[in-house]
Amino acid sequence: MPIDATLPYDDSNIFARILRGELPAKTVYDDEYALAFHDINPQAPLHILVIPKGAYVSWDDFSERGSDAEIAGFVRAVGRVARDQGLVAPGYRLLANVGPDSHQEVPHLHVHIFAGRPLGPMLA
Ligand code: D5M
Repeated sequence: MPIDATLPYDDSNIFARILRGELPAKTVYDDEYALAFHDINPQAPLHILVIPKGAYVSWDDFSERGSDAEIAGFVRAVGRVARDQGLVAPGYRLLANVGPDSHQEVPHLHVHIFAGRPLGPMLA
């Protein structure tokens, strides 16, 4: 169900529960600012989600309220995950859904990394 990204952060969401260790995840990266894990319903041969450690609903929320250190740390982590996975030469796609029109379903910011095959032209 798409979410309203303007609502306040709800810490019962599934990614908050993963961050608290209440739900399992196939983690590939973990540092002070970010956690990365495999998507449970992969849409490409490699489909990883990178989430900030802080409580942010969406890219909009994070870019407005996140500290410079959190934003820098998170952006660096996304790049680091892709490099660690050997994705720079073959290439990869980043995507962050924001709000109902994008079909954002989980109300904690997540950046999708899609890779592992030619992904074709960007969908509108
Ligand atoms: O994408 C939300 C994504 O989150 C979607 O690709 C499934 C994924 N998901 C949902 N629950 C889990 C768990 N428990 N582990 C890993 N991945 C999960 P959106 O951009 O919000 O549409």
